[in-house]
Amino acid sequence: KSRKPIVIANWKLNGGFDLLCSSVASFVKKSFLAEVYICPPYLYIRDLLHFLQYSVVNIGSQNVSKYQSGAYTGETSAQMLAEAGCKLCLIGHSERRSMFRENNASCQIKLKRAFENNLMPVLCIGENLEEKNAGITKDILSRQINESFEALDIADNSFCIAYEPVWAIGTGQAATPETAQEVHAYIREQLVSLFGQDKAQQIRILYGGSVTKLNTTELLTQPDIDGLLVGGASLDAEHFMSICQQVD
Ligand code: G2H
Repeated sequence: KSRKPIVIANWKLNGGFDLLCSSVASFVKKSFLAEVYICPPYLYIRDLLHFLQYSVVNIGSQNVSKYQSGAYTGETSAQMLAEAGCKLCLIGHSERRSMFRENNASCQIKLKRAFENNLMPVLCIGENLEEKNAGITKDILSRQINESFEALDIADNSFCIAYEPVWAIGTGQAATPETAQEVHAYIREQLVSLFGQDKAQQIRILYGGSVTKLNTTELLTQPDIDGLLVGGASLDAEHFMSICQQVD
């Protein structure tokens, strides 16, 4: 594949100094063929950056505010994250959509904030079980993509899409590599119609949802699966390491 593989750990609201220390111990002085990112809770971003400064691991955030500054208690801006040293931010994770009322419109603003601050956004999309059973997966995905990017000038900005079927998240029921590939190919078609063939071929599409070291290789050998977004399995540093090492 011409696209560089990318593996992202999403710690969600988990982890603490123990995980931080074991991650540092595992990742320092290791190299990978994939780009590797860890997205810890905000509070650990600076610590991880400090301890992993001599490693190839980059740090990302799990979210970003749609606001730039002002009276928005509890928010963290894209500028602050970039200044702290984050290189990437997740946007529109299904847990943000279902529990914190995020939607395609708020994702669009967040994408804009990320671009303005040179943070590489990873837009998370995916259908839930009801939508899957109703056979409307493609409609949902195409709306998520089109409504998030409409009116955005993506010009020279780089970004990724993460396909995370909601029914696969944290359930141990990952999509099969074939199903994921079929959906990824559809996502790329959507990107072609929005941005043209050349740009669409450069955009990395990650799979997320119950990724473990046991399904990593099979998923990554699919032609349109360019990376993985790993939740539960990233909470064990050795497990996450073994996922990163399977990329070749
Ligand atoms: C999907 C994924 C990481 P898990 O949310 O974003 O979590 O690997 O635990 O399904």
